[in-house]
Amino acid sequence: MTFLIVALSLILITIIAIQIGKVSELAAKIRGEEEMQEATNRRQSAYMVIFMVVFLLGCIISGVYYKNYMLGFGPHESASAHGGTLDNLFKVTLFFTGIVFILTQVLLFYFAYKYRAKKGSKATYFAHDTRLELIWTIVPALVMTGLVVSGLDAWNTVMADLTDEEDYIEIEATGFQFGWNLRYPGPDGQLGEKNFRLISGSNPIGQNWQDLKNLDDFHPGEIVLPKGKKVRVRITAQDVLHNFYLPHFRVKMDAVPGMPTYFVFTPDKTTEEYRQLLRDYPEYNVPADPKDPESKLLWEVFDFELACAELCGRGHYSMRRVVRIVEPSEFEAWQKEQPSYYFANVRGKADDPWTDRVFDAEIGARKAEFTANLEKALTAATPEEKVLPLNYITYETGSAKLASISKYELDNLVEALKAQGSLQVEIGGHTDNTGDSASNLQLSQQRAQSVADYLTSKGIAASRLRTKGYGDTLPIDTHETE
Ligand SMILES: [Cu+2]
Repeated sequence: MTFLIVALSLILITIIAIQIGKVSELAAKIRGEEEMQEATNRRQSAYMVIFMVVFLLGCIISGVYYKNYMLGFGPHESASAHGGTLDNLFKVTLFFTGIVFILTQVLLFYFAYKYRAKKGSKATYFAHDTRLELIWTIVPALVMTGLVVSGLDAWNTVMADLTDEEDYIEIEATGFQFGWNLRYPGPDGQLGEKNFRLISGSNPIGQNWQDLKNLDDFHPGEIVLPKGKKVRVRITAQDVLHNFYLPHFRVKMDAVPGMPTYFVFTPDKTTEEYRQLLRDYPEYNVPADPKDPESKLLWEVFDFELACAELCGRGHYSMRRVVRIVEPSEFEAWQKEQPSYYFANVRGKADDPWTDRVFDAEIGARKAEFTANLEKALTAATPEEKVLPLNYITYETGSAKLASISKYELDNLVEALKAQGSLQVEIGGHTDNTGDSASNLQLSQQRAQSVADYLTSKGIAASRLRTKGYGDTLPIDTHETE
């Protein structure tokens, strides 16, 4: 049915078109073909001029309307040291190409109007004009050279890598579908090695834990950077192409799997300073939540952002991260608070290669824990509560030989016993509950004795120490009872 209607309509339209054609043919014959042709030309060329005006006005109005986005004016001002250079390139390029664009468009349409076919008019013939050709070759060549050279200069400045002598922070962003894995160096200021073969559930970017530089690296949920310091971002991707885009800082770099890229920039406005800048614009003085007139104003909740600028799949839009620029002192405080990924997620687990080692940070923390437990045991009211757990004493498997890392905890104990000159203690040994109870009991006794031997070797009088094996009855770490 639909097909029939469409077919009939087409036939009808064809008939109408033919009829109109016939009518105009007759009219032309009546009025004279030439006159009609001239009227058509006049009309068409007038349309050309109207089109030009509308088209150019449209270009200029949209250019003015979007100038802030395109050229970084007003609330889109750059927030990085090199941003102004790039914005200026856009401005200068648009200035020259804009002049040429308007000039050529005006001439194109004006000539179409002026030189329309007229009765008796005849085209001028000239083979060439050397002077004209020289002008339209040399002038654009000079302008283009200027633009390209200044562009190259800006490119080389912006893309220059850092030398080792420079003071900078290096961070890393790994794009994946759909998010960013951010990595910061810890107090050592250096990112550790990584290898994609090491990627696992507990090691999202494949950090090599054998490399000590990795142990203090942390993975924050947002980018926080100090104002005024150079930042080098290592950019990479795990699956498809992504793009590391910080619009306010004029930073944009592809994140390519297997091909590390980087970008160096210096933020020169803090988030707070940028908010104050936005405060001057009426469009930022509206409630952030349009449905809630009581909500904070747009400038108050403004944040810089990291976006992915490569259409990388269905969840592409969700690759947004907040970027916070703060004063250097605030950055340092923030950096100190960030937990190392290794110590928070890997330490003591199956893939920790450092079980036979105690790190400096841990020595301090364990000592603090020991001191707190000692205080509790010394001030406890009942004998049952006067128990000081020694959490970090380990033995070689199935043996009473102290593992070398036990020495830190034991030295804490030596120090405590020396400070409490008259204190008598019972050292309780324990085992886990694998194996038979009789041999576990024996082992626990030997383990307690190992501790006592260590203490006497450090100058604690044997008369102050008593040892007891608890076997596997309380399968917890070694106990020391007052
Ligand atoms: Cu992406």
